[in-house]
Amino acid sequence: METVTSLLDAIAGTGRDARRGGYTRPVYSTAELDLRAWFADAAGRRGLDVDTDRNGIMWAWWGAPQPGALVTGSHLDSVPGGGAFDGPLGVACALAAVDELRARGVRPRRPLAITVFPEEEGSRFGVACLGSRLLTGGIDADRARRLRDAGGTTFAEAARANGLDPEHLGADPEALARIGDFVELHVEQGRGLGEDGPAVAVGGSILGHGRWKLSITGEGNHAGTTLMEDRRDPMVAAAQIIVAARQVAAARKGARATVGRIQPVPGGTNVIASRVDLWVDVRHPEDAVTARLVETIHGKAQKIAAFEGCSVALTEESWSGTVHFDAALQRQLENALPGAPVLATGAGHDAGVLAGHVPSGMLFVRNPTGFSHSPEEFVGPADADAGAAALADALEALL
Ligand code: HGY
Ligand code: MN
Ligand code: MN
Ligand code: MN
Repeated sequence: METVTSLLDAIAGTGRDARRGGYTRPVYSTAELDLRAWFADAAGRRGLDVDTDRNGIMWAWWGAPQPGALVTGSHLDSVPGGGAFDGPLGVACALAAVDELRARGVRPRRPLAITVFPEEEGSRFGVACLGSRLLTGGIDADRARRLRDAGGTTFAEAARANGLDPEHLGADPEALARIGDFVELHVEQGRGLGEDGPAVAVGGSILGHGRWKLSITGEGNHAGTTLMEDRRDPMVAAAQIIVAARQVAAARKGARATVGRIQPVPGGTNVIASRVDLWVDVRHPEDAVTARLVETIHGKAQKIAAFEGCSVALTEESWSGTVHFDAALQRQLENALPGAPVLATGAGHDAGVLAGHVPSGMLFVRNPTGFSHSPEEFVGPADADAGAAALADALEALL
């Protein structure tokens, strides 16, 4: 039987990012398409029937597709310079869990499917969990079609280039009805699972999280001929806004605010920018607090921009409230994994989007580095196999 590490070794060279380190596998890039092909091949070799639905979600079936199936899966796209496990670990463990269930002679009483959701990271088209939001009607299909990547390609164009009909993107109640229970296994993106003790935890909740775009408009001009007193420089406003966002979050227990992406326009070394776009990712366990944090950051941004002779516009790009997983399913997972701790996660997941529609749960596998969205992310071979065995235990209890 293949170990999880050997499954992952097969894709270890795909989408490596020499400049950033780690992996860069945006949705529908060659790298992510290669990983989709890897999944389809590995699932096919296990006799699973693989198809892709109208939202680009891949489904690999053990048993005929029908409502109320047991579904497990994750994603294969990554953030820029991401780790090797965020997403692929859940898919590889699902494949290994099917092997394990077969080795145990388990005869499922209902179909089991493994899913791969597109654009979970939202790193190409800007909306996290785009695939599961489309499936559940969590995003307006027209808005999804119009989303653009940095190169100006719309999601509709990318979907069409990959064999989908953009007009058919959107809520898919028939596909959603096929999910009776959903369990996602994921690398832990923190250090809740210490060095020793259980390698696998049960998910308890997902921290509410969203991303807002701030567009700061000033006056583009020449770096050499424009006196300092004559400038309306949005980059100077942006720098102060980033610090202000940090201060607002640091002042509130449990809050997180991150600006990981900033785009000056036109972006020349000897050019005073005319506009600067930046994205702030804000998270807090209480949704009302997150809303207030964003308001405060926006208010400070307006004051800073005005002081710098600029203006600022705020756009919400995506938002998911804090999710507490289905209590009955969580209990079943805990019973299947005696002694496994229950962990809250600060990271978003497709399971969090699905949790609003079908009983969903998560399992987390120890990452001794605690790093994620980073090349440092790591899962040891023994823990990876422990994850697959735990997933098999959970699925067996639910099948
Ligand atoms: O951003 C997140 O929390 C997730 O990894 N997409
Ligand atoms: Mn992930
Ligand atoms: Mn991630
Ligand atoms: Mn995620």
